[in-house]
Order: sequence, then C-alpha cells, then structure tokens
Amino acid sequence: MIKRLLIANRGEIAVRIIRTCRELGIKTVAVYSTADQDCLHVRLADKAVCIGLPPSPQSYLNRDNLLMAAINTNSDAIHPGVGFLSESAAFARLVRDNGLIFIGPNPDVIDLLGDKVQARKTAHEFGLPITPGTAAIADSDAACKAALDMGFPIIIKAASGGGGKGMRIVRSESELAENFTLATAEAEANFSDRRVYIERFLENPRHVELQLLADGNGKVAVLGERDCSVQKRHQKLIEESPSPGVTAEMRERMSESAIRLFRELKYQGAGTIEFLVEGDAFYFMEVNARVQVEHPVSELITNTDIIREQILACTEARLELDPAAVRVSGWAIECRINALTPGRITRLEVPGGPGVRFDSFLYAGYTMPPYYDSMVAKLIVHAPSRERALRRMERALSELCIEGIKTNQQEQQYIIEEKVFRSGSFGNAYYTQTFGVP
Ligand code: MV4
Repeated sequence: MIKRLLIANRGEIAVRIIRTCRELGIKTVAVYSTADQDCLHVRLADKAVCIGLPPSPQSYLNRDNLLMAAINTNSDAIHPGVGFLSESAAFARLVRDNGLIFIGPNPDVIDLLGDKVQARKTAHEFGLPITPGTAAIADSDAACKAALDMGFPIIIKAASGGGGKGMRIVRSESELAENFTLATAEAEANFSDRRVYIERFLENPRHVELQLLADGNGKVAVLGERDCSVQKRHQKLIEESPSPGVTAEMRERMSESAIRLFRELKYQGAGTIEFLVEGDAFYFMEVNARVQVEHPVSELITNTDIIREQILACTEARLELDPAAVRVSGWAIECRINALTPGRITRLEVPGGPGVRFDSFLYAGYTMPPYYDSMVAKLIVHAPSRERALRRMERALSELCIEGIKTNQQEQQYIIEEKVFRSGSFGNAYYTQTFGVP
C-alpha cells in the first residue's frame, strides 16, 4: 500500500478523496491556491502545500508546481480528481517519469481516448456500435459530401473536444460551410487541434454512461449505468441510476461491449463510457478516463467505494470487488447544487436521515472564491424504487438550507416535481424543451 497521496484538486472532490484515503490508512497532501487557504480540503488533509495564485493556470493547472509539491512532501502518488489535469496525458507522463504513480490509466491510453476520432475508430473495431459518422474531415467540400451521404441534421465535433465543447449542429447544406469554418477555428482556439469530424445528429437521445473499474490485467467490472440527460448548457444537473430508458437486455449488451473495450485497452482505474440511447439502440460516444462528479449514484446502488477501488487499481493493479458479484440494488438520484453568486456562507443546514448523502466542501463561515467551478454540493439519495427516491429527494431538498449565497436549489426542487422528469421519459433536450432556451 502507498503511504502518501497528493490530491491535485480542490473542493468537493478533494474532500471525497481524502475521506477514502483516511479509511485506507493513506496520508494525504492537499494543495491550494492563495484563494483557497480556508478550504475544507486544506483542513481535512494531513498536510497542505500552497501551489500558486488563484487563476487555475498558475495553480491547479500548473504541472511543475504540483509535481514539486508531491516530490517535496515525499508523496508516492498523485490523484488528479475531476476536471483540471485529470485527463492530461502530459501530466500523467510527467508524474510517471519522476517515479510517482498517477491515479488514472496510462498516458498512452489517455492520449488515445482524448482523440475522439481515434476513440470512435477503436470502439468500432472492438464491436461497439457508433453513430453514423466520419473520421477527421479535411475541408468544407469533404464535409459537404459526407453530410449529404449521411443526411441532415448533422453535428460537427472537435477531435480533441468532448463534454460538448466546440460542437455545432447543422440542419441544412446552406449552413454547412460557414459552420465548418467556425468549428475548425473554435477547435484550434480551444484545443490547439483544428481537426473536426461529423456525426449524424440525434434529436433527443438519452445520455447514458457506464461506470467501469479495471485493474489493467483483464479484470473489468461494470457498476451499472447512469442517466445524465438532464443538462443545461452541457452542465449536468441531475444524474440517476439505473436509467429509466435502459432495459435489462440493453444493459447486458452495453456492459458486454464495454468490458471488451476496457480489456483490450488494458485500462487501469476508474472510467466511464458514454453512450447515446435512442429507443432500444445505443451508440458509443466517448470514454472519460477519470472518475466523475456523479460517481456517488453508482456507489450507492452497488454498495462500493469507487475511489477506493480506483486507488487500489492504479497503485496495486488489483480490485477489491469481484466483478461477477456486483449487484445493482434500488434507485439513486443526485442533484448538483451550484452557487449562482460568490459570497460568505452565513448558515448551513445539511439534510440527513435514511438514504441521504451530502457531498460538499461547504461549512458555515466559509467564503466562496469567484475563481473556480460553481458546484458547491451534491445531494444524493438512495431508495428501493424510483418513485421512493424522488420522494426522498424532495424531502432532502426541503431540509437543505444554504444562506449567504444564491444557489440553484429551487430549480432542482422544481425539476424533481416536474411531470415529464417524474415520468422518466426524457432525453438530453429535456431542459431546453421544458424551460426554454437556456
Ligand atoms: C451528440 C448528440 C446528438 N447526436 N452526438 C454532448 C456532449 C458530448 N459528449 C456529445 N454530446 C452530444 N453528442 C450526436 N451524434 C447530442 C449530444 C448531447 C447534447 C447536444 C446538445 C445539447 C445538449 C446535449 C446534452 C447531451 C448530449
């Protein structure tokens, strides 16, 4: 077992990782920018190191500062958390080349999966269904030809994109050339990679993702799926597991193909495979080579500690859980609570009781800095059925009280009570269709 782990992140996910490390007997090193001295992760870790100024490029994205902090504290490994450097092959390589363990898959696998064109090709070769689409496209004439072949509407995506960044939906031939040029420029500006490709656009599919854990030696476990269709401007708002739109038969087919892909990649650690689901068809979209914000819903329905398994997978090439023994039980729902304003938390009352989990870095008296992600808490419930999970979430949301900043708590209450969401019959256009253009 490693002795000391540096967490190259902040906020809620840093707190989450510290909690598992405590239980594993691993000492933790927190890092913080000069805006984060009073953060909960700094208080909970065994040690904390300042790594720079508030803007992320000077602290949480500063690879050399993070590596030096790890070396100077005699850390054995670095956990990148979510966001920031969690899918940076260059950072993973730097960490490894300096004799430390990166908690994630190996850098070549991160590179492969970070290129969406290559990831699609690989997934297709291993038998996963992909949306009709192209490889990287050279110019707008080639784009036009491909679009006419597959039929409109189409969606232009950046090869180095993902998570919705730099996507453009095109509904007719007359809009194509202009959008192709804009997409290419956006891709260059955001990812320093101008390559884009085209897929047939599905109007209102579900966003369904499988949670996987793998030891890098052929042992691969699927911890069920999550439905993340409720999104506002590509920001997930609510996640649940199981998905109301996935049958046992579809889950079986998806899992079988997912296991094959991860086994072939010799994937190590925690990862997610995203699919679009339309009726009883599913299409591979991309792999997220990290642990995700919404992992707790999978933890609750499978009774596992995903961070624990991830750390064991990456540091000892083993999983504690038995893939064949994973059972999905009941229903879990997560509501993300986002700050709409910065400011000081003057009052905090946390929900509790049966089947309620509150993952957060807030405490009364804490002042939210304006520099980072707006998510301040995840409220997660677990119950025997979807109907009971919804009732439990209503109850938990009514107990939650955050004063001093504005949050999206009311909007979450509204969605949980809204009839289409409650019916379980919705796709990724749900938010826009229900609340108008965001
Ligand atoms: C799509 C799609 C429909 N058709 N691809 C969004 C995140 C990124 N992983 C890919 N995404 C999508 N890709 C095809 N071929 C729909 C989405 C999508 C989406 C699109 C517009 C507005 C909200 C969305 C939410 C989730 C997924």
